[in-house]
Amino acid sequence: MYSNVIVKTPGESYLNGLTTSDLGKPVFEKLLDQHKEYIEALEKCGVTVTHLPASEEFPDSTFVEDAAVLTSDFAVITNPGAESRNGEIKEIEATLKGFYEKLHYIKSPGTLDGGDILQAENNFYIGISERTNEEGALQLKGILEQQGYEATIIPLKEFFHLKTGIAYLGDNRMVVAGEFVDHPAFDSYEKIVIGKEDEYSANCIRVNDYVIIPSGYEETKRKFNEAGYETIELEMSEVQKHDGGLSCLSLRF
Ligand code: CIR
Repeated sequence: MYSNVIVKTPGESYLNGLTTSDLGKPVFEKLLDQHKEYIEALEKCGVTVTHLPASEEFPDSTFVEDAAVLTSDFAVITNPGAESRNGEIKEIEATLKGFYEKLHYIKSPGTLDGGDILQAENNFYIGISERTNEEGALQLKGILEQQGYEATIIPLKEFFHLKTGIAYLGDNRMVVAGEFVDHPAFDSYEKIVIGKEDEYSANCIRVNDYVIIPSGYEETKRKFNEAGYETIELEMSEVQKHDGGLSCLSLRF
């Protein structure tokens, strides 16, 4: 169960943020509407929302997930792998100090984005990606193991971030797409497999009694509903244009 989330309004500079997609330029007003609906959905899930104001100097800072890794009793401030995003951690660190007594830090030359980290009960999966390097992954693994968690490092082949293609729903159940469908690290889980054409919907979030999924993925919705989950669908077009998904827009704890 989560009781808190942190979100951050996108600024107009979002339009100049990082992206590898060819889906076109985001429409700012539409993005703001989508972000507002995201917050409303989280409220419906019963969490308290800490809402940070927009920062024009950090175009990608609405993707708060990348700046920290949270557990129930400590937080790890990351060291984001993209130069233009590195300064985002200052505000997140200050905010998390209001919730956590114990903070740990990923330090250079280690880099790590929160989007590469997935928690499934006592296990953490740490992706090595364009943003998270081996040194950053090993630092996080060390911190987690010292605190009694297990950590497995997963070098990525294709996905941008680990959580681009995987989500944990609880109940020993993983949502997997692409390179994770047959990945041995996830063999012990019951899997909901997402097909190639629905891959974007693998980035979904279980928040208390609901699973929030992007709208327009009927097959994914059907699979979740059949597995017994109640879903909330959200329009994510303007977020997707800048490589973001549902998990990236919040820190949940
Ligand atoms: C970036 O390139 O950093 C942003 N445009 C997208 C970050 C998405 N974050 C995530 O998947 N956790």
